[in-house]
Amino acid sequence: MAKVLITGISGQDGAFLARGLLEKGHEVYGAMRRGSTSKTGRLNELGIRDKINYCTLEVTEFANVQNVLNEIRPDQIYNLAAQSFVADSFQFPHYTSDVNYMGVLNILEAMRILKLDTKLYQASTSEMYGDVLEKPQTEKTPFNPLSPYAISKLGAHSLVVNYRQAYDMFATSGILFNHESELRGLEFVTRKITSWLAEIKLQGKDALPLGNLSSVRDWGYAPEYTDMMIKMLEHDQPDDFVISTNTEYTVRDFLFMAAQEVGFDLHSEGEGLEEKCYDRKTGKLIAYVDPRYFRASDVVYLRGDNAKAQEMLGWKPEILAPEIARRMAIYDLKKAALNTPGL
Ligand code: NDP
Ligand code: GDR
Repeated sequence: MAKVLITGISGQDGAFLARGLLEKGHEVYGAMRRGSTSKTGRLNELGIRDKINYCTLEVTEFANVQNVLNEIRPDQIYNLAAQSFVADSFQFPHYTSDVNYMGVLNILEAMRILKLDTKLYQASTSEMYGDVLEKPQTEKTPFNPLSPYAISKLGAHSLVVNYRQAYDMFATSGILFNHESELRGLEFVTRKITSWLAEIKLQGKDALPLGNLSSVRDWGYAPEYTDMMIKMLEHDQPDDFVISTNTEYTVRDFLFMAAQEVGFDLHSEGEGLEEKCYDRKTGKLIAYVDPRYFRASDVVYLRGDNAKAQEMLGWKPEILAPEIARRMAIYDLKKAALNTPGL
């Protein structure tokens, strides 16, 4: 049984990861930033809220990080804490960099100074590829980040590689492509779509405004991806791994798939900023393009080649975008029927 510290435990991945680690018999410490201790909705939803040892951790404060690590002396750290919403990173670039880059430096430095024999998992991201020419993307594809979020994550990724090489630390980076679930934050496009469609259907909400409908993503299912995080730290060597499904769908595809589950049969009219999506049966406007949701610069194509993870970690993703859209839509229809706000 290992003593495991998860930063960002209140987020989507933190909840699924904690459940996976508890199922394996590990002792889980969940770090939350000050003021977030009431954010246990996802952990409650998974029935594990009372099985975790909570602690307060602000990853941007070095002394705090050092004290917490010294006190717990974990065998493993999963660093999931981040300002994770790309769109917001354009408005809060300093804050994003403090949490996503300096936070990782603080953890690595504390591990080094305290001489901890701890394995570190760092939550890297496909956003680091940015404006890619190579398709699909592998661990060897050059990075070309397009947002303050991606730049901060690439800095953190480079730190992990450097500390691994310079100090022989067991520090692993998972380059995870987008992964979604019923517990996804409401600001991300998949959950925005499923929660909003359910409210249109059951509560008469107005049509859904969206940004770039042609943006392509490789969407996987979050619980499968957090299982891969565990496998990465169980592997005998620290390394970088792409975790993806090697499939591609546009935001429009996801919208249409989720709409089908909710009971709308969508078709598009118009192009670009003029595009509107109507229900064939009723003629009702369901979704439309709204320039407010376009980003200053956006990653428009991502698809990951997961061959290394398949070979070295023995994994194949099973749940793909159509099934993810179906599960999320069903969950949000239930929430809307009960008139309970999403998590
Ligand atoms: P969420 O946004 O759901 O969760 C982020 C977590 O970080 C929350 O628990 C949040 O706490 C915490 N956090 C934010 N700021 C701080 C801070 N200053 N100090 C301590 N904790 C903080 O993200 P996900 O669960 O989806 O993602 C987990 C990680 O994986 C993130 O690092 C993300 O960037 C990365 N990632 C995610 C992918 C995805 O598709 N989901 C893909 C690739 C990488 P609070 O509840 O208080 O806000
Ligand atoms: P992303 O996820 O930026 O890839 O980051 P998000 O769901 O926010 O956007 C995906 C794509 O959809 C387009 N889009 C919209 N996005 C949002 N949020 N809202 C809209 O209305 C909308 N309309 C179109 C976006 O422009 C984009 O192209 C997620 C996060 O979890 C990161 O933390 C993680 O690192 C990456 O995935 C991999």
